[in-house]
Amino acid sequence: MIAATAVAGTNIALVKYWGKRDQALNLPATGSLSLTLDRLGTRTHVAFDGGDGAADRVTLNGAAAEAKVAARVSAFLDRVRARAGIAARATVTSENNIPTAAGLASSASGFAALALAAARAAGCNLTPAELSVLARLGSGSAARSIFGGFVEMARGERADGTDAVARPLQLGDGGGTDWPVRLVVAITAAGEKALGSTAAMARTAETSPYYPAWVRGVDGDLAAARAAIAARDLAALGAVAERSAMRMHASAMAADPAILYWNPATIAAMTCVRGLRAQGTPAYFTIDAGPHVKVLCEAATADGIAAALDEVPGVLRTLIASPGPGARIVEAA
Ligand code: 2P0
Repeated sequence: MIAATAVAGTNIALVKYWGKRDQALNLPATGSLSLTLDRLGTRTHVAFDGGDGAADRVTLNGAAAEAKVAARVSAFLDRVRARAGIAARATVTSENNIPTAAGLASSASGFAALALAAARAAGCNLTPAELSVLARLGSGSAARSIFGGFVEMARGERADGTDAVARPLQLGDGGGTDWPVRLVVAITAAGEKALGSTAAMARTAETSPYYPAWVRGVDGDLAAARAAIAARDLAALGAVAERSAMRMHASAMAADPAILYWNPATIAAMTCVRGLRAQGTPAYFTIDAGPHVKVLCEAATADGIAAALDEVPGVLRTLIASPGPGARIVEAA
């Protein structure tokens, strides 16, 4: 029996991924740029031990995975088996240490950890770039969690997706220790989001008149974000992050039927961040496919920003996340 355990941190996009050029291969319509987080992520053990005989056995957070999730994991493992030339079913045990309903994507860290653990357990020796391509087949945002710190995901041009791959931006796998930024997460609702991002981005692409404009704007945002990171310019990076999030949400709101992820506390938290900034605290928000608000800031101001957000009506709680390393093997047999 061959087995491996991998861990991966989740990531938050500062230039968003919203729409695909190929659904089956999860090829993004645009590039994206993100920050991988420390501690908040997934630990996954994969053993090609025969599973339960007929099928893979998939356990998530201590319970058997629901059928839809198990099918998605098995389809992913089929790609790894095909590549390794093995047929054995697997046992997959995965745990998220992302607080329940924290509004931090678990598919990003989940498929990054699964890609690395499964490839190692199957005996495939893949480069980080190949692992990123593999993780992307599980979930688009997972391609970015293979790497630590600031990461850029390429749209790619090829139909087979071999160039739709992420790469680390200068802070590399050290997790950004030489630029101590933080993300303060303001949690504004309990429970699962109403509409998953895969379906929401497909609906936006198909029905939103603003979707072509969204796509046209991303290359400019990527260039601005890259330059801001190279210059360690938080104000410039924050400005890009806010406009990318607002434009992504605007394109989704204009879909038919409309997609609205925000609640009153989302807007109140955004207003709080703008207020802090007006008073001289560098703080910039981003919002994913849910109602929570994530605030990019300097390490020294994170506690104060979290305290201010804790006072906002409807904010249930806050947490402070740091940049973290890329996916890594923690155990192999
Ligand atoms: C992002 N999101 O760039 C964007 C912004 C949510 C909002 O990537 O269909 O779970 O598995 O490729 O990666 C969430 O989408 O979608 C996401 P699939 P995924 O982080």
